[in-house]
Amino acid sequence: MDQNAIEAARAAYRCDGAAVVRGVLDTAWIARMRDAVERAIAAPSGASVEYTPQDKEGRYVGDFFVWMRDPDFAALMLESPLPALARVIMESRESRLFYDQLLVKEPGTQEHTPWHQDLPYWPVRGEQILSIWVGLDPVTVESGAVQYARGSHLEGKLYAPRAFSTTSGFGELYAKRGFDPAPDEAALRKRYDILSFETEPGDVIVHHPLTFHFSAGNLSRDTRRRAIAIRYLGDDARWDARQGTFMDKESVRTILREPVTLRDGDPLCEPNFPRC
Ligand SMILES: O=C(O)CCC(=O)C(=O)O
Repeated sequence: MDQNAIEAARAAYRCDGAAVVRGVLDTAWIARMRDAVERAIAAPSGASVEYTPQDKEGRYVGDFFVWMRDPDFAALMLESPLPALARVIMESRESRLFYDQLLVKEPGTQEHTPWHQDLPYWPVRGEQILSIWVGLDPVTVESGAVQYARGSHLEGKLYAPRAFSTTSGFGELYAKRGFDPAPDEAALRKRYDILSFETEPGDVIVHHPLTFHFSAGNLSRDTRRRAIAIRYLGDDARWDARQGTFMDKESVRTILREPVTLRDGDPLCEPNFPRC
């Protein structure tokens, strides 16, 4: 990886809340992960979600903690250039894998990923928390590139999460939180510049857990949009035992390696969240 490019991405991440880093993964990683994604889609976990209704065109499918079931996912998260990149961007001495999320939008998919921040969904707090979004296909705005409200992380406030679909059962869970409702799309577009990055396989996007982001459907006719979002934790990340995070969902807890025994304020030192 080009150190100047990483340095530039770190600076852009600090002020914009999202940045692209080009050419991080080589073609061998991409080929390996494309195969792994097919396996993951063919054998979904109990926590996987079909966001596209059955009678509609396309398919938006998601899954979580795939690394626990698939050694190639685990290798990408723990042994590829990604954890070192995460440490530099987070400015952290160590890094821990929080979880991975599969986000595949097939051609013709209409479903959006709604505007949201990530942190309100998660039972963690801290400054050194990072997502790396890895696209395995060429990604354009037409095929569902993620869009980011530039600098929105700087407000430092957690807003109520939005469910990605009405049928996932997450909506009722998040309503318990009592956070202010998130600004709507028009308000975000008025207040912030919108950033998006067209990427080639091998490029990755880093984003802050408080940056508002969204993606439209995949309106291309023939280009898939297979993506894996990987969440890393740095030195200051701590377990947050507040109610209404995705960890309250039984379908998520049952796919973990072992029951979570962490208490509020603990570092996430347990096998569910391995050190990289
Ligand atoms: O891939 C997408 O459409 C959304 C990605 C996302 O929300 C995330 O990585 O946090």
